[in-house]
Amino acid sequence: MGVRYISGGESHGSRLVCILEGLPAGVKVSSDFVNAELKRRQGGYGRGGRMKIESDCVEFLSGIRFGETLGSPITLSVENRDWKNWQEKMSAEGIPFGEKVTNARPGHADLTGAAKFARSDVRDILERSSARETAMRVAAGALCKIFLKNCGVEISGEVLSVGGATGEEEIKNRIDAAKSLGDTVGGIFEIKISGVPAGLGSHIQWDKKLDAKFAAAFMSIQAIKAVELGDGFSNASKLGSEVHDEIFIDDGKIFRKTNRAGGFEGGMTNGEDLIIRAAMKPIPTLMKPLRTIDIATKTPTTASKERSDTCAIWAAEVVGEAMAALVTADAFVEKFGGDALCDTLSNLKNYRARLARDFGL
Ligand code: EPS
Repeated sequence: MGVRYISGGESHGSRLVCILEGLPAGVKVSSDFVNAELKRRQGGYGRGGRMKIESDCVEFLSGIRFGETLGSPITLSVENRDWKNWQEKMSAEGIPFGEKVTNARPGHADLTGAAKFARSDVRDILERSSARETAMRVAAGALCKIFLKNCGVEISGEVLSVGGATGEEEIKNRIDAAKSLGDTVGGIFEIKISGVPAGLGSHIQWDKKLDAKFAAAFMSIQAIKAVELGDGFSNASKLGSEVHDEIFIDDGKIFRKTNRAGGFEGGMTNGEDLIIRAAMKPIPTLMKPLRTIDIATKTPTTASKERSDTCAIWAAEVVGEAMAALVTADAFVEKFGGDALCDTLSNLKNYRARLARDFGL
């Protein structure tokens, strides 16, 4: 692996941290950009009360000196402002404080997590399965985005639909209606990655296929239940001749008129924009709780009513951009090297020049 990311932190613990390893030395980074990305993740229509408490702000703890990466592991931290309300309940030491959560929410990690990890308090599971963790993905992804900008890569995204609605008014109405019913809604977002050369990833082994890495990364985002590359799903009901992007050449330059493959062929990038869509299920924390069981008494009950979001699709879209940045940065470092940015960039330049010279790509 070229670029690695690992995080720690509970939703109502004191802070979230992560280590991002593998970015080359010499990337000029700023906390302003990271904080702007963190702010984007906190926004969107349908967010709950927690986002009024938090104001996510990054602290660089290692791997960066005088505004430049050192090539060493970058440690990032984001404080949980809500911690002040949870210090006793989430204390690392001392005796248990507060009531246990014993009713497991359907659709959440609660029941299986408690069983698997032998916990009698579902909070021991929900604190880590919470999407609060995605703040660190966005912080780390922001640094990857800065690195990729140096390589000529841009990542953007948009929300395509919410609860089946598409227009702005319709979307707002759908969220308002769900909220008034104590319910939640999911949605679909799309990420576009531009400026990626052909030939990242590989057709040789399953674990080298870059489309598979993107699918895994997006599927790992909390509440994401389906991932589509290009027109993956609709292509399945068409003829081959209607699906595959024909190849043309003009003045020695190869191009395509369509991008139904979403920029992936044979597990490799083909030089077109990478298009990835992800479907988010409605968040499982409902104010109108579903039927479940109490893990302590083994009797029927209703799910716990935790404060939560009605819809977090805009946050998920920003997290999608971050995951796209992590996977793309990893692929760049693997192919072009990741010690010093100047070497990465000159390797990239040589490669691009060869593709253009010998293949018109
Ligand atoms: C979440 C529940 C809510 C969300 C949270 C994810 O938090 P709380 O229980 O504190 O109200 O706001 O998302 C975040 C904190 C975040 O930063 O995105 C859950 O149960 O997954």
